[in-house]
Amino acid sequence: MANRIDRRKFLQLSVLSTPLLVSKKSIANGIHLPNIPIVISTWDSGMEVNAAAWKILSTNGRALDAIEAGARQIENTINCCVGLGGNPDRDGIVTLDACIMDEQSNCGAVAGLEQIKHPISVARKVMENTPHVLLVGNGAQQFALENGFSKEPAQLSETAENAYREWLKKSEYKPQINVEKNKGNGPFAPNFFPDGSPNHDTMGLLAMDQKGNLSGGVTTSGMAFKLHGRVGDSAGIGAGLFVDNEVGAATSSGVGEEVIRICGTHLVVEFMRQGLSPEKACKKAVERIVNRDPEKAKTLQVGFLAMNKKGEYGAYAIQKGFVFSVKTKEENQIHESKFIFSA
Ligand code: SD4
Repeated sequence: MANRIDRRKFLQLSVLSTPLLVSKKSIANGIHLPNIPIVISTWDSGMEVNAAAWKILSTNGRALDAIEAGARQIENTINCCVGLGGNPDRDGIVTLDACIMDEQSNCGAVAGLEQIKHPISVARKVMENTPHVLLVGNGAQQFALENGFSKEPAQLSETAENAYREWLKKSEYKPQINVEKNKGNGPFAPNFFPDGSPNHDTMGLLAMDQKGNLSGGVTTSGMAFKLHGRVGDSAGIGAGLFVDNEVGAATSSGVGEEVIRICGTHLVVEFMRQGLSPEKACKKAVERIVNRDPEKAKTLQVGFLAMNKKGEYGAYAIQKGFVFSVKTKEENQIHESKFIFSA
């Protein structure tokens, strides 16, 4: 709890409305690149995730290893939105989605994975040890068990347990935007604990290593109380994660169906390819969702987070409340994303 309160204070002290660019130069492959190595991740819980990734990046490690280490950090914690402590589906079962992508466009993903603690590592094994990209459900679990992972029961966090019990009273699937849970917002992966301290949502993280190589990963229990078998954007390459080592990388959090519909992170990277800054690229992707159905967009949240090859980063969300964490040699802080609507 103290940790959460400290983070909230930290958030208040350090939130910046616009990402900062750091001018100090690093050298990668003989080219001067500002701001690397760097890791950025969704939500305030990204601070701990970044710290785990930084141990690898700061010792000249590979971005892909940093991504896996960062995602495993949060999968190790009991919380309501990622890993075996995550929000269950409609039937009370925790099913996990994850994906990972490296600088050579190698990628791997798992969806609807049950009782395996580290979906990000299973996704990496899919990428490295199979000719496939995505394994789902029982097949993903079977693959995990054959590759040295062991089965463990889901262990709902107290928040997830309480939210599920509450939800069962009406059993209506109505995703809510991620604003304060104690202001009457319902079961959708709340961004705040009932005491008001910030929690996080799906973890998406992007890193660039000292060599200037990019990688990314996403891990989540997905939308709370989804239909059993539903898969969101977080397992989808081009939806919840996309990396193009020539251009940049992007990840997303929020209502996965809206992200999938526009191939959200692929779109963000393509906008960066056209020369837009990461923040502007995220904004244009958000606008694509909003313009499709502005009334509906008022009721849901999607946030995009992106980084380009210069180590510049930015985010944009439909709603107020999306935050992201940044770690470089010179900064270690939480930023508030810009947004279209403030609910
Ligand atoms: C999903 N995008 O399953 C995930 C959920 C999420 O913030 O990010 N919540 O659709």
